[in-house]
Amino acid sequence: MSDYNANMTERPAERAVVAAMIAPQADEDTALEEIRELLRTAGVLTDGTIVQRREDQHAGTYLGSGKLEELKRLVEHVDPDVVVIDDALTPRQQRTLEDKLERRVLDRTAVILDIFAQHAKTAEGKVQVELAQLEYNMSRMRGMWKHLERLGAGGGNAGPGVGTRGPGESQLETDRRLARNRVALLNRKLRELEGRRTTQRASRQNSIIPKVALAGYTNAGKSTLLNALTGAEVSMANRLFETLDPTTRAYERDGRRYLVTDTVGFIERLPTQLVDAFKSTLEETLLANLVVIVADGSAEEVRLQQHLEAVRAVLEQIGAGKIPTVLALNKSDRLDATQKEQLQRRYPDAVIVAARTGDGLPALMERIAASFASQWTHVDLVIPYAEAGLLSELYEAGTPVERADMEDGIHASAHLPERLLKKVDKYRIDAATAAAAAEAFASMDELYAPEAEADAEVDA
Ligand SMILES: Nc1nc2c(ncn2[C@@H]2O[C@H](COP(=O)(O)OP(=O)(O)O)[C@@H](O)[C@H]2O)c(=O)[nH]1
Ligand SMILES: [Mg+2]
Repeated sequence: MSDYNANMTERPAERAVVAAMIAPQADEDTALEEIRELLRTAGVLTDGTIVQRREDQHAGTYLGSGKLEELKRLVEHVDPDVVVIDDALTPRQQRTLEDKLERRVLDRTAVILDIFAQHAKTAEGKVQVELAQLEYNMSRMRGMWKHLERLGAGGGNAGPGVGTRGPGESQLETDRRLARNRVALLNRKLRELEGRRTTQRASRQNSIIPKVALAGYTNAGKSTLLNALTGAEVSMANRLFETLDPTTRAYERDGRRYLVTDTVGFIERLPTQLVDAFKSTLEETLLANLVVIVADGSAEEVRLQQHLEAVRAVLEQIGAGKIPTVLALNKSDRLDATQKEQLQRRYPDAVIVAARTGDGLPALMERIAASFASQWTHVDLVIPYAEAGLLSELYEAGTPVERADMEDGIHASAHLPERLLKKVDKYRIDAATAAAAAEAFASMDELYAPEAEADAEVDA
């Protein structure tokens, strides 16, 4: 498990037994890969798995009765905190399974909702996730109260039993009314928040420190890549940001600092009622100046292509389609030289990397730097000594500033984002003037060089 995933969850890891229904011909490991990864992201360890090879589920218990017996024995043996079914369960199936297994039972939708809840950062993302959670829970609430009412009726009483009565309306009605009110409130909030997207976009354009978002399918290696890119910098640069957001870390290269954010992973077979929640959770990408699309380069050709198309389509849908992208094809350590060449030929613009071994990371950083270099503008400046504070702002932005102190002020050249461009506009000089000044400075440098060396010796 990567450091980053371990940090994400402060609670001790829960243990799960996973049951899945897979196609008769499917490979068991591949079929279970995604749910394992989803659980890991949610902070849950998979401690046992069981598969049933059939096409249709049992209406009442999801698994057939023989498989269910097998699962029960596995659960008794492993003693997990939860049993996870890698599919959407009806509320009735979930309750029946909980009764039979005497264990909390989660379905795939609940696991995904938990991950979205951890990842939602923007106000809109949080509201969308809560809406999806409410919708999910309301269907289960209905089932639960019906269940209790049935129990009440079975006891021979005319009305509902103890704990199911409310003043004037049944508990079910009360709960439903409260939930409906909350849904209405959240929908109102959502409409209000729509205006915010523009604000987010503005803040992206104004951002001083380059922000890179890693986007791609679950299991592509985003978290591993985040660690590999920023791992060495944990001590310094990250301390500043760790309080802000556990999924954002920093690295420095050539004197410039980059912030890297891990985003919520794309999911195969995403339950349709979670699509909106997923998209708004992903809106954190909107805050980035560059999106690195991460994909498993060792995946089957068709699957890789589908993943890339899906990622690009969703980025487009959430309004991130204009943000520059770099494609990183990960897990190259699983490929031989010929396969790597073929992959590069199929995706000429991609950087082929292995987050696990560090292979190709310098090239990826290079590409990231180059992308920002083309977004930013080179300027030559003369800053009056009285305004020297401005220089520290340039350093803060992490841009490499060349600096020479001269009579008319501080001569500096830098690559700047738009926002800083406006700030320094009045100090800009044209390239020819700058070159002449630099020449003058160089000859001055020569003049004073012996003395400078002597100073250095004294200092040492
Ligand atoms: N062979 C190999 N495995 C990797 C590489 N990068 C990540 N993985 C593995 O792929 C799995 C998913 O990685 P993770 O970073 O959690 O993916 P995420 O879901 O995109 O964040 C983990 O088991 C990683 O150890 C790589 O470069 N090579
Ligand atoms: Mg991850």
